Amino acid sequence: MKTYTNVKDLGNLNKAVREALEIKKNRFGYKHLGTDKTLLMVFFNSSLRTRLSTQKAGMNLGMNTMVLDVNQGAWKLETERGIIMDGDKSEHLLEAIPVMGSYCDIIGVRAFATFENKNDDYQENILNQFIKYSGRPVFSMEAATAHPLQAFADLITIEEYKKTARPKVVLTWAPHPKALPQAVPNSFADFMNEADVDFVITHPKGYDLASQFVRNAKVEYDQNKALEGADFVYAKNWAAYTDPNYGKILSSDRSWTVTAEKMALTNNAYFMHCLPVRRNMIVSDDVIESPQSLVIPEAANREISAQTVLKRMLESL
Ligand code: AN0
Ligand code: CP
Repeated sequence: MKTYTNVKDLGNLNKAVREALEIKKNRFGYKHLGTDKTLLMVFFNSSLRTRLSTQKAGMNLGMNTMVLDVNQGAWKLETERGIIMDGDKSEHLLEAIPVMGSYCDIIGVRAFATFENKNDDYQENILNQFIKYSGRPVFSMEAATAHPLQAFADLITIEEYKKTARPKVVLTWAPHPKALPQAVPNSFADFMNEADVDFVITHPKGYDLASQFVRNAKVEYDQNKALEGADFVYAKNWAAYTDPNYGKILSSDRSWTVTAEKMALTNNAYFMHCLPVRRNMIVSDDVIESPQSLVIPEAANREISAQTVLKRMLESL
């Protein structure tokens, strides 16, 4: 595997999940693959889970791991070509990327949407420059439009907990005080559309996701209706995607918060969220603390999704 940016990079998805579950049972069994190999993780944005789980995954595989926080201690980076660099940015990505590539064997990149320019975000300008200029396999640790390590961990979690062959999975928008990217819901949809689930997306009008991610999912604007009979409820906030509101908050309607009343409409559903989560905005205390809440095992599976991707990248070096 040379790049990991979306569900297609995994090939056969059932096979990928089976491989992940094998790795979970034997996570130190592949140490030989990463001996004397170096993983570099480059963060343009904050992280708790991605940083720790991916580093742990690399260590499980015997790799050396290095982390660069671009905004803490590195030179400020220019990302656009052709700019006269007379401002506060001391270095260009076009030099920084091949230099970083020269010190490692595999690179992970986190670079969120900036919401400054929809085209730049949806063309994945930063991630694609790493793919083009680093000379190394590159994986997304949440880029502008996708968070495939999260969605892979989510699918692994659903496989572990599902009670029927084809569970009903509902992705629901929920309110949040800040404008958040579409990366997590995009990737969740990308994966659920390829998985054997009955997939429904619910959100207030105006929050439609990009059609290349929605694909054949059922979109239901009535949250209560969408939740009926759900086996898994996956909550997430995102800012508007469609023009002219790209990156804007259109609703702060707290009736969309996932509460015990909402969960009572479901088929005793499991609750999922990628974390970090704002309690009593996205989800009530009692729901996230209930026995049906999967947020901790879901986060734990981030180590497994990352290890599966890194293992495949090491095998292709
Ligand atoms: C980020 C987001 O919504 O994309 C990261 C989630 C994994 N969340 C926040 O910035 C709060
Ligand atoms: N879920 C997730 O990616 O969390 P972090 O932003 O803490 O890495």
